[in-house]
Amino acid sequence: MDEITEKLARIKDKWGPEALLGVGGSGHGPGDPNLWRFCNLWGTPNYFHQGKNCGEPEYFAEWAVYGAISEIGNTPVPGVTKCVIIWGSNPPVSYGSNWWKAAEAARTQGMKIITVDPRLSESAKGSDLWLQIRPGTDGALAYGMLKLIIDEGLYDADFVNRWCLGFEELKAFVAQYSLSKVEAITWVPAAKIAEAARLYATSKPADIMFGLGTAHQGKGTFSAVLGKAFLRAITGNVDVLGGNRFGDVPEQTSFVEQMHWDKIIDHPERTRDNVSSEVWPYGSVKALKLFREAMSNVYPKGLPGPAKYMIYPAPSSVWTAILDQKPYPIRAALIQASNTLGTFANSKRIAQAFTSGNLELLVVLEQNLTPTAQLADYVLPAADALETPNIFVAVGYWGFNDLYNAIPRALDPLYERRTDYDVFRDLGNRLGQQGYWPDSLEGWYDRLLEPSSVKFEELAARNDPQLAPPVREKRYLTSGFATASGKVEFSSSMLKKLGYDPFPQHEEPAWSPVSNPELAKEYPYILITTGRNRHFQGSNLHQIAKLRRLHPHPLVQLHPETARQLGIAEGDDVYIETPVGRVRQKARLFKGINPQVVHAEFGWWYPERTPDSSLSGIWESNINSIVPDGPEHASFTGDSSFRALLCRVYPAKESAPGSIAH
Ligand SMILES: Nc1nc2c(c(=O)[nH]1)N[C@H]1C(S)=C(S)[C@@H](COP(=O)(O)OP(=O)(O)OC[C@H]3O[C@@H](n4cnc5c(=O)[nH]c(N)nc54)[C@H](O)[C@@H]3O)O[C@H]1N2
Ligand SMILES: Nc1nc2c(c(=O)[nH]1)N[C@H]1C(S)=C(S)[C@@H](COP(=O)(O)OP(=O)(O)OC[C@H]3O[C@@H](n4cnc5c(=O)[nH]c(N)nc54)[C@H](O)[C@@H]3O)O[C@H]1N2
Ligand SMILES: [Mo]
Repeated sequence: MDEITEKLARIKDKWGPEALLGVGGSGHGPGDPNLWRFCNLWGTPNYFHQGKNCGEPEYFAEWAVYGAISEIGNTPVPGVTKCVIIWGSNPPVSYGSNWWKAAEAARTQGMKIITVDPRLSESAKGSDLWLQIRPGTDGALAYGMLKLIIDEGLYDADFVNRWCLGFEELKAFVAQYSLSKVEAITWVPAAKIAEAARLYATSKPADIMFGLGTAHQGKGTFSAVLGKAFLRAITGNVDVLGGNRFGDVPEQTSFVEQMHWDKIIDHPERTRDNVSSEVWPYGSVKALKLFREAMSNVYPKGLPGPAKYMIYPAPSSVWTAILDQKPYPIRAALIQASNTLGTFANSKRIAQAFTSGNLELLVVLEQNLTPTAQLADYVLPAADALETPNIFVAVGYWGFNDLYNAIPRALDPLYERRTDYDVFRDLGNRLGQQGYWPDSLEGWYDRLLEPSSVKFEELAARNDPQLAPPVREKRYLTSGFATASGKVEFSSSMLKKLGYDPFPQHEEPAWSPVSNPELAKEYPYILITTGRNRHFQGSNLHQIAKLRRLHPHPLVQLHPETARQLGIAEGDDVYIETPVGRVRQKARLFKGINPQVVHAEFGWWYPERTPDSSLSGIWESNINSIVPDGPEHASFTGDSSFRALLCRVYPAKESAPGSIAH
């Protein structure tokens, strides 16, 4: 810790606070929010966590149009929800069994399910209507549905008149998206589009789900996520129970204050915005400030959890800031709970950055010696969930809701392991952040819980150790929407202020058969990466032998006809290749996929070979090593395109890697 402290202090002196990069994981525990606190107090706007790959564009669209984010994973409410569009998501696999049980219960009471997915996913199989879309064209589909709903007068005119601005502009804009045009773009038959639009608009309340499928489309993303937001609003389904109810703002805790986002706005040592703010202003300190002002009607204490997204730089710019030291140098990185090489795009470039001489310090806090950890100067072994007292559940860590469970630690950390909190506390206390870091994590929880006047230990000792918010809806009736006008803004003032077109046309992803037919001659298949599987979480859990026996190899789904043409049989090893490189996975023949679409798993490495010179086989099957990055492939927020790419596929000669040693 002394060495790390000394190096960090030196780097700050010489290069400024912005030369530190923070990378966090996906809400595994209190480590995430404490990394943000550390970075905000330190003065660097160069941090992100997995939210950057995890649907950020969809949140931004919702913030821009109606100033709030729909409840994550909004479970259908039996007897209330009348229709759900599962759009770019697959809840039977991604959200655990309770979601689908609730959906089944709601169905017996008349709820209809529509799924928009290029694959006959588990969701699509269980749906009343399946729209098999061409990857990367969801924006055109949404606009076509909007046009039909407006033309046929199926929108909620009362809500639109009273609560929405810019309806006439929206109407004029979507007029270009006739069903025949949309059919040609999306490959979804016009009759099905019309059926879906009518069913959605006339069944109330109805919910359009958040989904990674619509957020991972590069250039296709902007229109897709805005189109979904427009549909929710025009039908009056925003902040309605059973529809798109908004997530709860943390009120039972001082979460908002404890994250110290205000500190990064006014930090005395910070002289620069993040490294991608010029290219992607949506995702900069400037944006955070604008949103804070515009939303103060609803969030007087400051922005809730999702505020962090406003600061996130684009990952591709961060790697450039290390490799080329432009627009300014990043010299040190603190990584917590992220196997960055497995889960971010173009991972060979990330490995180059992490091993570059420009990076003076790489610290990784991990529970496993991941390929990313193997590149570190210092690996700090992190305590696991049993060794860490806990207060939030899942998305609570990201400040998306106001539900808190208190769980005491079951045992003290074994061996040299320490909680992430203890590491940030010790760094913070050595680096001028005294007063912000109570001695124990429980002590920090006590601070968080001050608004509820309960101590952590007391809450954890209860039979039902949770603070659950009352179910609220339609909060706009008292406070208005959290936008500059207090209304739903179809023509978003925030987008305009940040230099974006509030009505973006459907744009083809950079590598699509339409935008790049030359490339498509060489790489004839559309590549989508993940649909999750039941056995792993991101690039984690592959080390657990029991799970690996259930799912020993990475699988790529191909249509049987495509496989036949390529001379590939079920279970064969195949190469998937893009202009960036190739990886090997095992063929899984699947009739439910369009013959032109290929679906690969992500997150693969071979922990049983740890550590070895191949970084535990991270380059063999890890699809992200062939996913491109950079401005051409990024969405309007600088996020990466993990779907809607181009590839070719062919049989691999050698046998597959990844036999399980244990
Ligand atoms: N078991 C398990 N559960 C998990 C996770 C895990 O790793 N394992 N990860 C968790 C995390 S971090 C997240 S963010 C959630 C994500 O959960 P989801 O939002 O459900 O995301 P995915 O399962 O990745 O993808 C959903 C669907 O998008 C489809 N899709 C691909 N391209 C397109 C497209 O262009 N348009 C449309 N409309 N659909 C497309 C895919 O075929 C897939 O069926 O799951 C969480 N749950
Ligand atoms: N191609 C492609 N790439 C994707 C996606 C996709 O759909 N397609 N999805 C993206 C999405 S939505 C997400 S959320 C990410 C998932 O990306 P990550 O969040 O990076 O995913 P995990 O694989 O869960 O890895 C987290 C790491 O944290 C470690 N860990 C777990 N708990 C703790 C803890 O308490 N403390 C510390 N210090 N370490 C801990 C684990 O050992 C593991 O190595 O992947 C993204 N990447
Ligand atoms: Mo995620």
